Amino acid sequence: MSYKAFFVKKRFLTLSIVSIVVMSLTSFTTRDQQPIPTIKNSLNSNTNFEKNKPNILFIAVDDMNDWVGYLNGHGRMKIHTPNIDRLARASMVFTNAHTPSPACAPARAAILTGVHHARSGIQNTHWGDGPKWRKFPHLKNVETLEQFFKNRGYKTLGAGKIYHSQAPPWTPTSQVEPENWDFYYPSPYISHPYQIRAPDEVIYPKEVNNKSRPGESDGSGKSSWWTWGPLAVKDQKMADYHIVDWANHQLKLDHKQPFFLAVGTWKPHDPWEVPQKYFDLYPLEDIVLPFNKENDLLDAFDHGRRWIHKWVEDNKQWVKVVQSYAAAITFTDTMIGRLLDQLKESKYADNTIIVLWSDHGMHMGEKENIEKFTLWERSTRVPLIISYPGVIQAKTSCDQPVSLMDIYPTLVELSGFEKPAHLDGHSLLPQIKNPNASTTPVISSYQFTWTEKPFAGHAVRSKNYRYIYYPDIGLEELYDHQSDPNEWKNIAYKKENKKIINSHRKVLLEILPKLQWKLETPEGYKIDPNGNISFLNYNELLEKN
Ligand SMILES: [Ca+2]
Repeated sequence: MSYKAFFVKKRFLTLSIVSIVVMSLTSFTTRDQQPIPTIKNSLNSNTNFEKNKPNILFIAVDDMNDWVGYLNGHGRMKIHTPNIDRLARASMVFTNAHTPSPACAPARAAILTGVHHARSGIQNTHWGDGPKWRKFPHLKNVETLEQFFKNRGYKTLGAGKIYHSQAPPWTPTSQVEPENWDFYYPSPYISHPYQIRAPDEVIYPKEVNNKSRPGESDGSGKSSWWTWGPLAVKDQKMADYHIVDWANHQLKLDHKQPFFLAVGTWKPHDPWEVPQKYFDLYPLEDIVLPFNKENDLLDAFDHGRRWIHKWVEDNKQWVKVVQSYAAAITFTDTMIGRLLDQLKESKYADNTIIVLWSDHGMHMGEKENIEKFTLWERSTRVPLIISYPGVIQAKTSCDQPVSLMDIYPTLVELSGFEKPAHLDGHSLLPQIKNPNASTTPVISSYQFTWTEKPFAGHAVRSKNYRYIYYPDIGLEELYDHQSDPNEWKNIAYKKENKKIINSHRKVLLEILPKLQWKLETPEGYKIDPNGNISFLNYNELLEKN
């Protein structure tokens, strides 16, 4: 087919699809039965069709958990996110959204390629020590999200952390494909030249044992990443400030094509170092620590990270970690606010879909863990917000479990295109039409590498339950979120839950058809007649790590 013939066919096809979307959007009603406005002008002009496509502002936030104001994930302490909260009010928020993976690299590769890493094997890349995602056979020829829009006439603009960074130390080489972007800031090969750090006396105080500090590897007593504390600089010195500056500049330009503008913030990922004024919002005496139930892991998986939390406790840093993470969240919120302000001022305000997401959640001491890398709610639950003025009803909330894998198909359908066949996610248009429409349970997978032989785990989050399976040790976990939102009591081995277990196993089999379950008690555990599971030698384990 010639290019011209392809173009004509493509336009016809997309027009038909937009008609279907618009018709369906026109007919739905919200919970209070207010009709939803249609996509404006989309069908008015054949000659101007591509111009009437919505722009997309794709905001990727790094490591921001559900502590944001509108989700209130740390309910006993106020976290200041006024800008994300105002976007939430103008949007549909997904309060039960989860990442496909509790680590940056596999999550981002899965979200952007549309292929779940449980299928593609991408979990190896989690700290950049594996191959680039494109080298996995399932991903070799796959059309990524930004490629999808570029191939259909969009201008693709990227900045900051979208894939898992553009250069060492996080990845051996750039995870960004330069050819997919019309422009990438600061470069597809440079993460950011100006990631400012606090002085040593702030981040390596004498009163802590820096020699045993997590992340310290060369005997210097310094960690390249695991630090926190205030910076005596203005916002303008921060990498994320520059990223938003560049994005805001793009929003001031006169674009001839619709744009896909991806803006990825580096914070609130550690180092939790942001300007002093954000720390001032969270005085140490006002910090409320999250719940960490004693012996919480007795009936669960040993994530191998308790030594990290122990270091934080032994060195009296827990309150400071929570303070610094909260400060980093509010700093990020301020940067996002600048972006939202500029969009509002621009001529693109009414014809731009905004999607804001964070790549995974964050433990702040719960289950004896700081950071992510687990398959529990703390690691998988994330903010997910979608706005589209005139199409998505403001102030709506969907409480069904949804995945960040759903972003790709949702953006494709909201823009009036046909979904590519390779996508593992599901379009959220049914939920946009009716927030109570049920969804498919969400799968989060991760490869744990702290043992000699790395092994995988898979979690299923349904409306009321979290089920986790670690095939290599045969361990299962089940938590009832209606009675146990903190996931403190593993009820997987209770006879009365057999049906629930089976229905969640089936969800995993859809993406991992070869998965098998062993009949014997998981190695290293015992199960009593009432179906209570526990470690055989928990005290020894406590001493080990
Ligand atoms: Ca991350």
